Amino acid sequence: EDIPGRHSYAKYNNWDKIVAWTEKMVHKHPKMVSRIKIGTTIEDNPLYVLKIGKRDKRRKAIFMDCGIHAREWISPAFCQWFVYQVTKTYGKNKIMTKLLDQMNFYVLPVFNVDGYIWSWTRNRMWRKNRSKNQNSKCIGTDLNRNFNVSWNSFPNTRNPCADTYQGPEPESEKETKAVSDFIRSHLKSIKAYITFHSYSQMLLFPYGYTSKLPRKHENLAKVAKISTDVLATRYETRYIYGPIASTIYPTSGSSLDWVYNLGIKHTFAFELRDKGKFGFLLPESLIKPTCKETLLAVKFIAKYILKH
Ligand code: ING
Ligand code: ZN
Repeated sequence: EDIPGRHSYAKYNNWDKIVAWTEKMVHKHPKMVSRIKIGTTIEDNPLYVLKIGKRDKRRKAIFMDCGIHAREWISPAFCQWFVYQVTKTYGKNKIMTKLLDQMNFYVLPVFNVDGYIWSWTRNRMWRKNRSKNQNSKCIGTDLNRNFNVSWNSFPNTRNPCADTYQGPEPESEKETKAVSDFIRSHLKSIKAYITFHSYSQMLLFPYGYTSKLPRKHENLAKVAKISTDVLATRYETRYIYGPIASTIYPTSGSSLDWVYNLGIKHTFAFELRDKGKFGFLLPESLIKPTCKETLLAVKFIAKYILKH
């Protein structure tokens, strides 16, 4: 499995390898996996969502995205691991079989493709996408400040040179627009939304733009508590959980808040390992442990969605 130059779940894979991997997954599991091109980036790279599940029926679905921020490499690694585990254990693992028999997963393995490529080739610590900004030499918009929810309500997102630049208007970025359109057009089936970041070891839920708690706050907190407990069973990795604003920091224009206010009531953001020792530069030796423990938490959330 771990051959130099080849795709590996125990390594960080560049964009070309990830594209080839999406093709491989479709060819290996034609009845279970299909690839949907939901849009393109300004550098004309494709945005691919993998749909996992039986093709026929209209059913509940969970939408998951990874790599909205370029430098958070563990996040796309988790999405790849997730797809691999789901396809590998279907028909063998009881819970996975039940989940897949009854729901679909939409997995966007790399949300910010241009930024991811930039992080691989030019600047490892790049976060934003790669679009040009008017009247500024600085490049890029933070896609997680570009959603149409309480957009432009904090001053720290208005500077094009900031890492958290919100963009000229909500959904100005092709990536944000493509994901927003996809979610809007699948609103009937999508029951949960999970987005993966690093690092901090947190499980976050709405809101970021206000300290008000969402109506179903107790529910979200309950699911988050059990998820983090389940996650810790594997390697005793400790996560904290809570609303974005009070647990990490206030934010406007995030995908999580936008999806929640659209009416999808189960929405979570993972801040994966670690807590800062390696930060964004999480060593490859920690990819598998991080993915394994995270999968337990995601499976719990999926089971919960099936029941509710
Ligand atoms: N953290 C996230 C960020 O966008 C976050 C935290 C998650 C905010 C979900 C809002 C919603 O700043 C990192 N590390 O990117
Ligand atoms: Zn992030």
